[in-house]
Amino acid sequence: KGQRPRVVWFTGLSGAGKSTIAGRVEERLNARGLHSFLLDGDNLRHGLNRDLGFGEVDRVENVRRAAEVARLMADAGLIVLVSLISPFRADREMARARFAGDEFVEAFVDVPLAVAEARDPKGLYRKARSGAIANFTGIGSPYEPPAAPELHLDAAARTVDELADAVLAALGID
Ligand code: GGZ
Repeated sequence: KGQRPRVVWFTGLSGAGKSTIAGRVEERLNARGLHSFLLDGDNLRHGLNRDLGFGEVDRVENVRRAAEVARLMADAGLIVLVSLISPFRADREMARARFAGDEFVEAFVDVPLAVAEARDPKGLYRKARSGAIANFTGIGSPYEPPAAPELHLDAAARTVDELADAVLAALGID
């Protein structure tokens, strides 16, 4: 059942918890013997996407490449977990269009900007506020929340385990 190619596309602000939740989902899938791969924006930007910055054109290209890689990995039979801010609705729809209707799960990792900013695990919000990082999502660059995601994850109120459970349930895995 869960072995069918699927992509879970985690979108949300920096510091919302996308990669943490995706990592927990990956552990749960591994424990069940299901093969998955986590495509993380921050990691991709060290390799495949290291030529890209954070202006609008580069973010669009970043999301496009990730969607194409996710498509290839899904074709190879993996459950693909994508963790990218992917701030623009149109780009997430472009990613969705690469998959059959029931193959693509958009998971909105939702926290108020103030919560992400208070967490500030890498000190990036502080740098953005001081002007050291231009175009930081939520500060100098927009984030367009999904209108109708398959999964709306309340990452301010729920634990990582609860949210990972919700993702597995959406995949039909228990
Ligand atoms: C947003 C930035 C920026 C700017 C560096 N804006 O939370 P992180 O640190 O570890 O992950 C974020 C990552 C965002 O890369 P994505 O590829 O997911 O972004 S997008 O989908 O919008 O293309 C953040 C760090 O890079 N980072 N500068 N200006 N995030």
